[in-house]
Amino acid sequence: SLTEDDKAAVLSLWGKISNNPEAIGAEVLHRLLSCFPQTRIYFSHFDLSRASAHIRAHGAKIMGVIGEAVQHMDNLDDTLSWLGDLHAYTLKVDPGNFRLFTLCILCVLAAHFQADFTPEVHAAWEKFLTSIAAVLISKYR
Ligand code: ZNH
Repeated sequence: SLTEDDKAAVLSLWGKISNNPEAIGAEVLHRLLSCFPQTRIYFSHFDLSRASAHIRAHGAKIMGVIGEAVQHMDNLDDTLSWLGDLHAYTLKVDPGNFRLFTLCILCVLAAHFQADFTPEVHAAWEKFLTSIAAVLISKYR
């Protein structure tokens, strides 16, 4: 689980992400759909071109939830329970996709925040995003 140092590292980079979460979110989603085309099946009703209105709106929603998770790092289970239900029961997203999503966020953060994305920050975000994915996946059982 996240140490106090991890939480501080997550929070410090979130301070920068939160200046423009929509742009980051759109890029993450665009990378997911480009690098892992199998994820496109869930978004057949979207305009999948880069920075389309759909991609930007959905990227913003996802980053909004990640921002909430940053505020509730000690209680991700309760904070994200509703989202786990949505993905498992309604959207039926294959759980392997959450790992791909984590890889894409890490990549976008590294590209945007080179100097701030130290190995410590990288490790903390890896743990944080994996914890989020664990809650989303827990509903599949
Ligand atoms: Zn998801 C939706 C988040 C992953 C797919 N998502 C969603 C939303 C949110 C989210 C917030 C919205 C909700 C409402 O409605 O409100 N996701 C999320 C997160 C993550 C995710 C945080 C991670 C971590 N997803 C994911 C993946 C996939 C998905 C991986 C696949 C591939 N989602 C999805 C879909 C949807 C969602 C399909 C719906 C969309 C529309 O709009 O239609």
